[in-house]
Amino acid sequence: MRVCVLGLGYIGFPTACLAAQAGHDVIGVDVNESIVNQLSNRAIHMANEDGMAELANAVLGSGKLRVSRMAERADVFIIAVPTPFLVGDSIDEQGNRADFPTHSADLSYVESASQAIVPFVMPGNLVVLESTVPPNSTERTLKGTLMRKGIDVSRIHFAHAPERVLPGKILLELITNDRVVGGLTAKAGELAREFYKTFVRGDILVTDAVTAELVKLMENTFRDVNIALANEFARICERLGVSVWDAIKLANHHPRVNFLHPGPGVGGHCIAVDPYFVIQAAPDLTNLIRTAREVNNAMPRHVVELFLKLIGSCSVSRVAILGASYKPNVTDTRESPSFEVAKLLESIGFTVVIHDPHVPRFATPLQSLIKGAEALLILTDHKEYRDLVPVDVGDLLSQRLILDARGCIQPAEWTSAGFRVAQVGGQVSEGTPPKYGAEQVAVSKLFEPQDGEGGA
Ligand code: SAJ
Repeated sequence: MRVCVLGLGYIGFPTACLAAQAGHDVIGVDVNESIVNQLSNRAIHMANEDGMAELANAVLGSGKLRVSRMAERADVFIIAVPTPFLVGDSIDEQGNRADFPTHSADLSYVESASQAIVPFVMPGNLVVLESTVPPNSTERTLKGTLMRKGIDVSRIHFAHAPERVLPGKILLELITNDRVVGGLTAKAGELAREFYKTFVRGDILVTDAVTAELVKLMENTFRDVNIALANEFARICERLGVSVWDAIKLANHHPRVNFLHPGPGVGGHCIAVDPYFVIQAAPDLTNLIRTAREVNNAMPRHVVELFLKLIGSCSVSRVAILGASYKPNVTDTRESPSFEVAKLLESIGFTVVIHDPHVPRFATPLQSLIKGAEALLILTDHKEYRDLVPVDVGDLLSQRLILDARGCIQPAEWTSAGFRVAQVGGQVSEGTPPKYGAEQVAVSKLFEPQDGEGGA
């Protein structure tokens, strides 16, 4: 088949490569000229994903995958473009600004990708939306855009096939995970199954489009709510003087309990976003989901409060954050709670430096970066940080203060090396918090995700 993939990001590009490897003639389309140029010159983005560079080079080399800024005629169109969210003020019935801002899905990329295929789409084609979207978007946004452009949609087959792969294991999971596909009609669902069967080894589970849309949102909401539960218990444990890390380990011995882990907040472009699409679909029915978002969003501030407790009356000006990516072993920094913590610390008046071995602009040698710093905050559980040796680190710092937001370190080892330790969900060696003025300083632009740190 001829396949046209719109959006060469962290899902579209590997999907295009796998379809090409399966023998289809694939055209990969992206509006971003630099991605198209890079790929034309075989500069493969996402090379940190296992097997990606080899596969991409093979299919680009064989001509089975070509890249372009323009769509072309095809049998199957796949739309895999971003769906960010827009934040606005929400106004209650009395006209007051409510506490929780509205977060609505920005479907403009889905709309423009749908418009881009208007000149090429033909009766009998299958058009699949892979982007994560609020319920009914396949019908209203994808099919709706084509209809509004005058296309006879009655003979075009529309489906939603949400991606559910884990950054860091994208290729493997695209092949081996079970895949949910939902057709706007039964025929569209069957055609989608036939197509995905050509490169997916997991089961292809066919349903209708709205169910498929909701399943994807439910999965990420499930995770968000469970992380919020772990974060809430972390704070309860801090009050009770119990280690949440020990408690979770013990609770998880129960055959039907599986707690997730607390941390400095939820990052990435999936779990911190998708629950808002559910809230948007049913604002009056989503108290639990909303509260979970609030609990997780409050964690960076909580980390800073714990840090202030930890340093007590010590004079601290330079602090080092260890970890910029939103989770271990990825270069992706989108929605990373590390930046939120960095900004809060800067706004209080600390000088903040960041280290991350996986994010090139923060990958300076750890030793030189932390030399002379007064305190460390571990915010991403990279293996490199689990392996830190307390005495070696202590010799570099000018004061022995460490906060661990990920349960990465054994507090006893660090206290016996002379450290004062705070752990999210654990004990804090308390001092008297210093008085900081409310003065706000301009926060550094450095603490924003930059190009190339978006997974793709
Ligand atoms: N996190 C915790 N505690 C935990 C687990 C995660 O604080 O116990 C934090 C992580 O540190 C990170 C965030 O949550 O900041 C999200 O990380 P993640 O590994 O849970 O998920 P993502 O965003 O990398 O990928 C998720 C996956 N969804 C599920 O596991 C249900 C993936 O399968 C989806 O394809 C992906 O979202 C997506 O694209 O939607």
